[in-house]
Amino acid sequence: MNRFFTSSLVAAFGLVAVGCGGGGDGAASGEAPATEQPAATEAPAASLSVPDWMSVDEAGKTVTLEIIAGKDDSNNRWNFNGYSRGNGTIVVPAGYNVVINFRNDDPNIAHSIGVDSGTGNFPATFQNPEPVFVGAISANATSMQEGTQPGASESISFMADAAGDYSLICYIPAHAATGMWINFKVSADGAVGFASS
Ligand SMILES: [Cu+2]
Repeated sequence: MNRFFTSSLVAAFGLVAVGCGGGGDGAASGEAPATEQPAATEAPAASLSVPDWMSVDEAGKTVTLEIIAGKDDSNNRWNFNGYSRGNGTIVVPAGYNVVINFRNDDPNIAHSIGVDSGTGNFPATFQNPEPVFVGAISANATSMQEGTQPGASESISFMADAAGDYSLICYIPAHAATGMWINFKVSADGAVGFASS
């Protein structure tokens, strides 16, 4: 939501600036931010690659992701494959089945995973989180006691049937709010891969 909100603000400001400068001379400076913004949002797509924890079966229209919570000690181990705070973006094509083989390597605490409609600024707690796609959430995802425990694994699968910008987040209290989330984009144009930022 941050980026989208920001671009909306920039666009609105640009319009206002152009409007205020209606006398004629000042219009050029007001237009510059509005034209730069689309290039910034398209940048990750240009650098997509397929990491070793991602496999793409085009014939079977399936993307399989090996996602490890607490892969390294970044963000206090509250990370997915070492990424947190939206500094990574997974892209899968709309209409593909997605399999997430999830494992918790954090020795200290439970984690979970699910596809959430939010894109940053997550609340501290979730009551009954509704994943964007049916099946796109791990078991007991909000529970420290019953979520995916240290050393445990589980797999989820779902049909990514609607293009859009979503997030992969951990629903354990305070985890997403303190950065345990990455971007999850379902592309309408068949783009697939991963980009870090
Ligand atoms: Cu977590």
